Parts: sequence; C-alpha cells; structure tokens
Amino acid sequence: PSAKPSANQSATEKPLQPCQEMPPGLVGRLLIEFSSPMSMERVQRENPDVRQGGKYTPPDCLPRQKVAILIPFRHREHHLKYWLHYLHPILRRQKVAYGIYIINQFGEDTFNRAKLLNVGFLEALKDDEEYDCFIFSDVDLIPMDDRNLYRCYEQPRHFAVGMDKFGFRLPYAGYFGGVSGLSKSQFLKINGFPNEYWGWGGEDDDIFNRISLNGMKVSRPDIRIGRYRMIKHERDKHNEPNPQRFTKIQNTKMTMKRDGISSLQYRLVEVSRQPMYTNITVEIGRPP
Ligand code: UDH
Repeated sequence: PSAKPSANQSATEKPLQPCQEMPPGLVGRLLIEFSSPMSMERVQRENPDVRQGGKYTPPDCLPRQKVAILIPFRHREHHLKYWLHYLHPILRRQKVAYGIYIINQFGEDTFNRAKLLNVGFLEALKDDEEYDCFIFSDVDLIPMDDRNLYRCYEQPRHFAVGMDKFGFRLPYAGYFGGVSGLSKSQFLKINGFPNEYWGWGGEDDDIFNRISLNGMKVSRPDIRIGRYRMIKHERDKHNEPNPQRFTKIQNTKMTMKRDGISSLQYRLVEVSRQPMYTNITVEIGRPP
C-alpha cells in the first residue's frame, strides 16, 4: 500500500476506514412538511460543511461512491429551497461523497426532463471525472426515511416507490419516475436517456424499457422505507402532457441505439457555483 495520504486525510492523522455499508447515524422515518417558510440563507446556515457548488465529503470515513445528484429544473426556486433543506442533512447522514447539480432549461420552449438529465450526466463528469453514480431527482420529491440510501446498486435503482400522491404505492409495476439512480456503466449501457420526449410523460417508461431491453432489472427499497412527499403544485406552463408518449414507448427497442447520450446536442449557457448547489443553465432546443 502507498503511504500517500488521501484528499481528506492529512499526513499526521491515522488513515480513515471505509464508510460502513449501513451508516450508524441514520434516524429512520422523518417528518416532512412544506408549511413553514424556507430561505436559502437558512439552508446555508444549517449546512456549513457543504462546500461551494453543493459538494460534500464525509470527514470521518472513506466514502464508497461518489454520487452526482441531478435535478431537472425550470422556475421552481420555491421547491428547490425545501429540497436542499431536507436533502443535505439526509445525504450527510448517509455518508456518501456527493455534488448537487441543477440542470436549468434556458428559455420558454417545451420542457424536456430526460434530455436535461443527459446534459447533467456529461456536465457533472466534466466537473469531476470521479463520479461513478448518478441520481436523478425531481425537485419536488422529498424522501420520508433516511434509510432510503442515495447511492448506486448492482442493478439500476428506483427510489420513489411510495409517493404520497399515489397513496404510498407504486402506481404500476414498471414505474421508474420521480427519483432513480444508475451507475456510470449502467447509464452508458442503455445509451443514457431519450432526448426526444418533449413535454410531460413517457420518458421514465422509455428508461425502464431501456433497462429491461439491456438485460438489467430495476431494484427498489422496501415500500415501507421508499416513501416520499411531493410538494403540491399545479401543472407548469410549457410542460403539457405529450400525446406522442404512448406510441413512442412502444418503440424503445428501435430508438434507443440512435437516441441517447451518444446523440445528445446542447448549448451550455452558464455554469454557476452557488453555496448549496451547482447551477447548469443549458439550451436544449425545441420539439421538431
Ligand atoms: N420541472 C421543472 N419545471 C417545469 C417542469 C418540470 O423544474 O416547468 C422539473 C421538476 O424537477 C419537476 C420534474 O421536472 O419535479 C417533473 O415535472 P412535474 O413536476 O410537472 O411532473 P409531475 O408528474 O406533475 O410531478 C405533473 C403535473 C401535475 C399537475 C397536478 C395538478 N393538480
């Protein structure tokens, strides 16, 4: 073994042990509510150990994975404050090294969640090539139990199995929406996500198809642990249900080879490092 100290270990300290598989500081079920006012100042005050750009490394053990958390985003500042307020402390207790990336769609054309997440994958790796796990989370979904560990698994992971709006049950067996996670190699194996789902719906089913068609199987937490609260909201402008989604998800087998991370095109508008997250504003075009 080399004597070279790692990044979070100085020459004088004794070497850090790998973080435990099941972190000892977890608290289990959490009380999640969105009625008390929230501010970014408060989030900053309560998370002094989060580094610029929303990065964190456990100080007391060597994390097993480096996780990039990617959030598709436009005009949801109010939700983002709650997400950061709840998630930073949870992720800290879960003992992973992580960075938070907001992938902000520039302009007012039709929203495209999956394409934004493809951009997030490449831009996070540009920022830090050591990311080996990617978690894709909607901005309005908060886990109700910190035993739902935000990391990557042997198989692609679906985290949001029990959302309040679906009565804390999976809405259907192949549901892959809300919060999901793939290792770098799992993501590349399915050629990333589709770029051609404009507007609401279908892209998560396409991703589920990609996973199955490539011989993988979705893994999930226990339904008692994978519970989520969603911040209630009305439908956004420029994210109407996509009427093509039903036919498109029939064709994943044909489209996934040409449409994905391999065919992604975008124009980076701005990368800005905020105290609690990194903001990536991107122009991704509009539906044909
Ligand atoms: N998102 C944005 N801005 C948008 C659209 C979507 O940030 O304008 C992101 C955000 O992370 C959101 C995710 O994309 O959590 C998914 O979009 P969504 O929240 O619209 O999807 P969901 O299925 O809601 O949660 C659909 C509209 C429900 C309307 C119900 C009215 N009672």
